[in-house]
Amino acid sequence: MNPFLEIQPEVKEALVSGKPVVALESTIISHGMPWPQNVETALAVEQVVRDQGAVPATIALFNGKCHAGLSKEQIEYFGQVSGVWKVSLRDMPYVLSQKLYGATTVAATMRIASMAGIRIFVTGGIGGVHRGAENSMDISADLTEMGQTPVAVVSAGVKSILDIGLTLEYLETKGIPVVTLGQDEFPSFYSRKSGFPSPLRLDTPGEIASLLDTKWKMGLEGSVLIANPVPAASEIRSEEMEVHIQQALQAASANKISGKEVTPFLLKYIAEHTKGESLEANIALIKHNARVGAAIATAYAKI
Ligand code: PSU
Ligand code: MN
Repeated sequence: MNPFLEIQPEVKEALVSGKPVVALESTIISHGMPWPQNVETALAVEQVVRDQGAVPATIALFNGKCHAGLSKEQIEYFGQVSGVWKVSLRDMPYVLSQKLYGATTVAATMRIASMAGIRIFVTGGIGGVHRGAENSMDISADLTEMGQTPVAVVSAGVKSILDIGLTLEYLETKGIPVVTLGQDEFPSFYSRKSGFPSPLRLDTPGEIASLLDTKWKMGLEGSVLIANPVPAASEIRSEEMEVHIQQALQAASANKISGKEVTPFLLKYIAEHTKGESLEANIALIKHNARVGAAIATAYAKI
């Protein structure tokens, strides 16, 4: 057992007895949504997972450990306190050895989930290849991590703050199956459409669980990206989002935002300039992802 890993008793019990467990990230709580919706959503998502008969494990760093499974009070803390680190893979040794509070990105959450033996992870959107990456080289460590760590990621596709086409190319290079649930087109987070066909399509959680089992039994390393389109009632048309995204990108450039600050800056800008409409879509889609992720985890646990 890794000396830096602390698994909450309920999560440990579920893993030992073969019950479905769903990992959840904490960057979305500390850096992806404003308070109090961040805490309300994190707790609601855990409840959705429980209602489906699975056990949630929200992941974060504190007291020099990687924690798989947080209490309600700990989630509230991560949602309210400022100065929580955004922790991707490269930040883990620093935040652990300095005993700081760290909220984990998709990359760091996947690595800790894998250490704990959790195979299914639910989030909203992943990091990817940014627009202009041919100059900035801004490619999220989420993608390299997905190339090597065997944890499936349930998302609502890729946000169009990123270059969706280049992100799909990168996922192909890394050997990561990209499967959209129930439609032929790859979704773009706020919208059910992206203009890109999904590399793969499956129509049920059971078929997705079978694909995961096949990939990992084959000895293939790395993740599977599962794209679950936002419910139609909560969708925002991509033409409408594009205006805000262009403005957000211009503001990021004018403010010389770089490195790990880019994604949180763009998310915050868009949330503030869409008067909460984007936040509402974000909340709806992550709850929907939690329902689907728990169903996949349940089907996978049966195999
Ligand atoms: N995209 C979203 N919401 C988020 C993130 C991305 O729509 O909260 C967060 C996730 O934690 C993701 C991280 O792993 O941002 C990616 O950051 P970066 O681009 O710096 O790797
Ligand atoms: Mn980046």
